[in-house]
Amino acid sequence: MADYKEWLDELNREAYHDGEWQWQEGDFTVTRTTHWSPPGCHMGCGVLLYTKDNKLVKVEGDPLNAVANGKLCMRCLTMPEAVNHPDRLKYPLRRAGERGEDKWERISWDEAYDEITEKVLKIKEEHGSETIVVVHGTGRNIGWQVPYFASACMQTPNVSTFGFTGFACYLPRMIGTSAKQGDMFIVDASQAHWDRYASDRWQVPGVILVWGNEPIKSNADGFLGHWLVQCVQMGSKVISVDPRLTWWGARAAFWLPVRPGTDAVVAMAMLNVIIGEDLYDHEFVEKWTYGFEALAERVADKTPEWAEPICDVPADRIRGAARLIATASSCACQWGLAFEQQIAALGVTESVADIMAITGNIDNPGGNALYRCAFLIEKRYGLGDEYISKETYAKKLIPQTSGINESNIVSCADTDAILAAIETGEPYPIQMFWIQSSNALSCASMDPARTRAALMKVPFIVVADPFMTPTAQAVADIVLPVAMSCERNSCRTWWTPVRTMVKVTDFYEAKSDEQICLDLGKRIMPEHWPWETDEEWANWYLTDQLTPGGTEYQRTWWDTVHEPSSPENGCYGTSCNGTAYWEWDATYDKYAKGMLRPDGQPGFNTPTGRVELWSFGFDHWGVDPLPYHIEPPESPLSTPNTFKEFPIILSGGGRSFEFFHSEHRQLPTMREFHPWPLVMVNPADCEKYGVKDGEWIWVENSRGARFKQKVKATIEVQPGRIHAEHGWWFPEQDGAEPNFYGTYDSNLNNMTEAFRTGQGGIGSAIKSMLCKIYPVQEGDVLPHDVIAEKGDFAAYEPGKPYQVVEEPVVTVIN
Ligand SMILES: Nc1nc2c(c(=O)[nH]1)N[C@H]1C(S)=C(S)[C@@H](COP(=O)(O)OP(=O)(O)OC[C@H]3O[C@@H](n4cnc5c(=O)[nH]c(N)nc54)[C@H](O)[C@@H]3O)O[C@H]1N2
Ligand SMILES: Nc1nc2c(c(=O)[nH]1)N[C@H]1C(S)=C(S)[C@@H](COP(=O)(O)OP(=O)(O)OC[C@H]3O[C@@H](n4cnc5c(=O)[nH]c(N)nc54)[C@H](O)[C@@H]3O)O[C@H]1N2
Ligand SMILES: [Mo]
Repeated sequence: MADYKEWLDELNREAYHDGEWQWQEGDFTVTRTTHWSPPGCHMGCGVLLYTKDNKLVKVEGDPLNAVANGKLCMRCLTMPEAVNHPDRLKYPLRRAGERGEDKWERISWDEAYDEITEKVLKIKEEHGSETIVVVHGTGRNIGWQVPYFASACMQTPNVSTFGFTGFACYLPRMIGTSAKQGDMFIVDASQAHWDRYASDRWQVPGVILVWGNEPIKSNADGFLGHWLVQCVQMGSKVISVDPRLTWWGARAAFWLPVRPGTDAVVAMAMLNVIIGEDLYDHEFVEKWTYGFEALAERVADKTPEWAEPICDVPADRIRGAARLIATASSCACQWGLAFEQQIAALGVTESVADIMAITGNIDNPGGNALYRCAFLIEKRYGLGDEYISKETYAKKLIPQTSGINESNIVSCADTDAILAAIETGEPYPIQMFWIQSSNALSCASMDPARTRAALMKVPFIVVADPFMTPTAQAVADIVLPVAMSCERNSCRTWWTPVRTMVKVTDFYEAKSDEQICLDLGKRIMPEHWPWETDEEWANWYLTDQLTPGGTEYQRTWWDTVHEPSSPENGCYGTSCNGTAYWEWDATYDKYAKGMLRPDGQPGFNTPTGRVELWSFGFDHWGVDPLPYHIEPPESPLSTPNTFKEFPIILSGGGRSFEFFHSEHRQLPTMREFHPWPLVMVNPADCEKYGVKDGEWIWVENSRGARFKQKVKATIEVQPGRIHAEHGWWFPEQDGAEPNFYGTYDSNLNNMTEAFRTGQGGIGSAIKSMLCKIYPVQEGDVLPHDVIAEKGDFAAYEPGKPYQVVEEPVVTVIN
């Protein structure tokens, strides 16, 4: 750690142009800024953009950047391929033939805006603004812009990641921890200290518990995976809870290859060990938690021996891992998407959060820090809800079964409620979709055929994307060309401090998301859009929305881009232009210091002021207030007969270096490294089922749905389990109906389902299904042909889930 301090002191800042935001290197102009999207990711690494003649030529990591310290992944390094790609959308397009015919005419921005404005005003007048659905994807650089646009321009509460059943990404972990602990915890890899690993207040995590997450490949939710690699280099031990043997599992003190979708069982058994062997933090439990007795009672019979036959993890490994967590100097929990892509989403979230709490690993050095967003950011920041009338807001489409939406903690509408509204016309028919950063047919939709059929009933659809996608091709009436990251003036926040992006090039007529929202906002609802430029809008977001009333360190967009940061304006360490970086939430034990509650009293921001092991929030939502497990809808235990014919457990969606969801499939370098979708199969299963490495196989379920991918024979997966990739389409193939760039043919989401969620309408069995596998034969009927002919693989009633093939015999275990 001392080395890092020395490194900082000795850094040749001049050689790296410290304090300069732009300079000349030979023929190139070099700009120091941040990348976010498009093409997308969750991070926001510091980049040096090399440009010449209005063209991006090269991207390098910025060694002075405090977030990534100059590291970049292959997607940033090959950015010029994306930015200068000949297939990028260059002009606004209007559909010239029928939907799906791949016939388009070039139109001007004015024509596009006029048509959209006219339609929006008419729909608002005749049907109400709630009949407009605004769709965005994951946390790319659209996270504040699109929701604000939905409220302040479209005036609809129906904003959604359409197709993505059960809010099955991040949200369950967020609301689960907010309910139980008042705040969300994030691994403390010293990212909040200006002197990073050199900080003498920080400790290297004793153990890093990597659970259902692949940090090096995904860098998910604003957390750079490499921060953990650095911790491991400094001595952190690793526990990996993952059905696959990942980089982490291969270096782990304990690898727990859990049966997909049974994590809550592992967690309950760990709680049993930690409480039963008296390894918990008595002081923390007594002073700062509520409901310990009830928790102890719930897990009293959940021994590792009880767990083993359910989760397929040897009892002694569960016991060993639990002891290590409880006795380590600290335990940092790096959890991931597998938490919510199972039906027991909230059950597993609460049990793992409880493990961290009773072992005293909340807001401790090298444990799990409670971070809020940068500045004084409000929870509903910049969403513009105030522009939607109460009557309209009350029409937000939410699941009928869930108390969670009534509490309004979830700002999004529910995707299944939207699908039902389209399919049934109840409670009202949907008139328009505005899709900005989503490619539902290839990725976010849990039933692409059904999604497409539904969208065909929606009279008017606009898609704004840098590329023509299967979704745009299939259903859009107007497609707007979106500018890439180096072509936009913007800013980002997450739970990390503000970083800014500055425009250095442009591409034909593509416009930034900010500019598109602003232009249309000014036409449709000018009173809510007082800004003239994207810079002004970003400035308003930074100064008015994030720091109402201002703070000591408030900086404008202009300042953050152009002025060197320094200790005087609150930025230290390796910080530099583009990154407003300083100590934020770097204090530990904030709960003991009265820093978490609005009333300034010590305690957590929960009704009891304590970490609620028995959760009032969960109880209020109609969710079990104590740890529980739900078996996947189809599994060896819940549907034993189906298991006989479909004897393989199918998980999937694990991230790869080359692709961000359905993006990057056009890029030659990515396709050179990763030409085809890969399904991991254990070599013993290759033998057993007569399939070969490198061969295309079908993966099929009890509903008759199937998709094909190429076999990667590997011991990364256990016998009896396979792992397939998500997000695939083939831009090189025919885009017209019925092929739609082959997106149905290799789509894992032919198997996933709408309308089937866990408690509270949360969680979906995306990573835990049953299937069989067999080789693809010449002449086999392709999924896109089945869908073109029959509509879908199986019949369904409008607004209803598919009928189950076998009633589950095991459901909730608590
Ligand atoms: N390169 C790249 N990065 C991305 C993305 C991308 O598409 N590409 N997507 C972004 C998004 S939106 C998200 S949400 C994050 C997600 O990123 P992560 O949270 O890392 O999630 P995944 O990569 O889906 O899966 C993580 C691990 O869960 C394991 N797993 C599967 N099923 C189970 C299970 O039932 N239990 C347990 N314990 N583990 C299981 C998988 O084997 C995998 O190793 O990544 C973000 N970052
Ligand atoms: N089977 C399975 N399915 C999954 C997952 C899984 O693990 N398994 N993961 C799920 C998860 S966690 C998520 S979050 C969803 C993600 O789903 P989405 O976030 O909807 O991802 P994409 O389908 O890639 O759609 C993104 C589109 O936005 C465009 N785009 C990129 N950046 C920008 C930008 O800044 N502005 C605009 N206007 N457009 C942009 C891209 O070109 C692309 O066409 O997918 C889910 N789907
Ligand atoms: Mo996600």
